[in-house]
Amino acid sequence: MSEREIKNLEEIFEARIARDEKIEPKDWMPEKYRQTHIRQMSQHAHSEIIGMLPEGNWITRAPSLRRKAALLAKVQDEAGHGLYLYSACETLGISRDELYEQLHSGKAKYSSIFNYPTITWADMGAIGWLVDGAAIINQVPLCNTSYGPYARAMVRVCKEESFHQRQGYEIMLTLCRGTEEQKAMAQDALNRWWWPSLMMLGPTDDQSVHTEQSMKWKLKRKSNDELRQQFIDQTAPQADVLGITIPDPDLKWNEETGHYDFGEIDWDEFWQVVKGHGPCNKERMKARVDAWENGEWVRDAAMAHAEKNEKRKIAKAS
Ligand code: FAQ
Repeated sequence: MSEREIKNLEEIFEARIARDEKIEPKDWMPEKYRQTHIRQMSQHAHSEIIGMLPEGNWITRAPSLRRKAALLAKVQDEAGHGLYLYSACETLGISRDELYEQLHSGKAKYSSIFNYPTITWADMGAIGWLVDGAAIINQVPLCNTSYGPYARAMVRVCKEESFHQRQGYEIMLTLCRGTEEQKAMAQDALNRWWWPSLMMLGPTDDQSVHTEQSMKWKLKRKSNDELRQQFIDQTAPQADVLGITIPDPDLKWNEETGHYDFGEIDWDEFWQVVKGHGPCNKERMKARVDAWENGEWVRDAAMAHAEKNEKRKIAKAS
């Protein structure tokens, strides 16, 4: 294709983005648009898959049958979100095996938040309330993102995230209305999950390398800092209802700005976790790689079964 033809296609593409049209898999798109979508969508898919591990830790120890059923359903939803997002990613011409290879080799990132340990039952409440709460704030604008398969996936994902957030908040509410020990457990979980939840929304706008281009392509509809502020504004009053304290002495309502002011985030901690040095990075990757390797015989058996069926069908037809 000549340079002029490519320029023409780029102009048509940019005009479609400006008109808020959805870009579909078979449409022409700039290579960088394709690559940046594979990067973000696969990081998102990997996060859902790795994100099952911290909660999986509590399925066998949930305090009642009702709690166990709800947690199991939530973790299953996360598997579904991951697979849904991998499928959306595949529409951009990358295979599932390549995506898995990127995760298992450590080449692809997944969300920093899933590298923290879940040491008490209250962590199930805090994850639902805070982590899913932040995920919803990040993902609702993505329902409107420019790439069709991603936008459509997000509509369904957000509906399920909403249930996840409520089940988490309800666990927190129950603990906070319980005994002194239960309330202390809820406070301890908030203390440990608050700052990592703020970090989860990504580096500050001035440190975010992808935001500018992703906003132009309408992949991202809001910046990391905008989403973080929205999360804090929404969550601070919910902590008041619970009667527990957000571990930030600088958190204060600001009449003038109409937002909460908040304290300094420890970005060194964030980058350490992103680079693989968080409390559970090694454990999470090992669990994921072991699951993949131990499942090899199941994949082989499924393939052999499918091939046998295919041969049977051909033999019957002839
Ligand atoms: N962790 O330039 P930016 C969930 C990386 S799903 C690790 O700002 P961007 C459901 C970033 O990749 C949670 N790395 O990047 C659930 C880039 O590195 P790269 C996941 C991070 O893409 C709940 C570099 O830093 N959600 O929670 C993180 O414009 C409960 C520079 O950053 C999504 O993935 C991080 N937190 O903005 C499951 C949503 N932040 O790739 C179980 C979709 C940044 O150049 C239980 N993704 N980095 O090597 C997004 O919205 C964006 O990708 C952001 C980052 C906002 C995460």
